[in-house]
Amino acid sequence: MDLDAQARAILANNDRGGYTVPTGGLYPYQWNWDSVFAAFGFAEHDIPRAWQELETLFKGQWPNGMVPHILFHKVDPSYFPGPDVWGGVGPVPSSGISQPPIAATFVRILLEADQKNGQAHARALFPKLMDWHRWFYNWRTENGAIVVTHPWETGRDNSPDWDGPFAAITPQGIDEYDRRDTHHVVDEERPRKYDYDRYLYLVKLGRECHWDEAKLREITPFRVADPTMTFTLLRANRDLRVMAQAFGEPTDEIDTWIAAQEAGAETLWNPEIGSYDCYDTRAGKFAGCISNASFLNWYAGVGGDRMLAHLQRIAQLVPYSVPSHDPASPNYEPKRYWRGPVWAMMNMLICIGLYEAGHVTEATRIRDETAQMIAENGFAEYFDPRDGSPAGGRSFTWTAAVWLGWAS
Ligand code: 2M8
Repeated sequence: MDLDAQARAILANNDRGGYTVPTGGLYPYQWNWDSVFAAFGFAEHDIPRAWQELETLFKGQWPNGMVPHILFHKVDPSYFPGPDVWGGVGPVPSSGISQPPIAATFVRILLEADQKNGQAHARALFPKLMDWHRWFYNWRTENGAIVVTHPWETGRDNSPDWDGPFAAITPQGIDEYDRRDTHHVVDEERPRKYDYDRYLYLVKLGRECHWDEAKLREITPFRVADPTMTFTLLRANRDLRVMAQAFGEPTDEIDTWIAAQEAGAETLWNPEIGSYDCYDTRAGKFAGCISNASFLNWYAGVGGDRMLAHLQRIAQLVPYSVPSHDPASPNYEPKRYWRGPVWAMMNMLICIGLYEAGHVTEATRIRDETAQMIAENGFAEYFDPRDGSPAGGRSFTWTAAVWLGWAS
């Protein structure tokens, strides 16, 4: 089977009827940004199925506008923590946090690709996207930047970005638990128990205040301003604005959000390391980390060429870019999940920005490296930047989707 056919087969096999799981076993539910990438992959050969993916995701939207990071459509014991641990309060059993808001950007891409029915689908999704983005603006904005209340919200679970805030947390009152991820993937490629204890402690805090954002803001020790969320939301708002204009909707509210987030992006610039960085609002300090999210500035349309030198420096250190953490850092671990490996879908987002900013040489190089990693090693969850070898889950939805829509 050729690679395109393999990629389509992965999407078909991970399809659970209206939504797609990231990969069977390891992640048996609907994840928010994974689903958006899945929709992008389906759009290559089945546009109605692409829209359906997004529409199923928005069925889980909470009354306050938040779109959860996991929807537990059918309980599956192969994953922990499940719906009982989260205690989400939306219309579909769910987690209590969100994920990078890339949906509006991909709704716009689908709209432009679907001359026939795109308008109807995008118009129906538009007010839901507005409600979600408003939730971020109301509850998760600090000086314009977007803050997270859990590392899982950024999608970059065990990044060294969280080492500082985690060191200040002593998890208390969490029951014994049985991780399932390490039944599917070797320990060395997953977060440590130290991290899981803190993940579960933060879930407990949220559950105990019934995911009331006002209460959570008062009590949580973890409130970190993050480039993934700030840059993806800023980009999403620009795309939402284009759709608002096309639909004859007012743009003033979106303009307010864009202006706030442009200012917020600036607050994530850490002059000490000359990079966009996470900022721990509780401790009042930067993480001091250059991650793959630091390079999403072009995707957000900010920062000029500020990040180019780091991108080129890192390309000299590893044959496959963009590693999720700077290989020059002592915290770099090339196989451990978000502490070093390369992620194909992050590369796509980075490259969308690079192309738009006119950095065609860099964008083409990163796309070629991504295509080579996939062609030689299959549709893995992530890849080792030293040799492109596969890591984490296999037959992975977003890697297949990125192949179909962008890398091939
Ligand atoms: C990973 O995160 C989940 C928790 O949300 C996990 O490890 O259990 C991350 O890579 C995240 O970005 C991704 O959306 C999810 C499913 O692929 O897996």
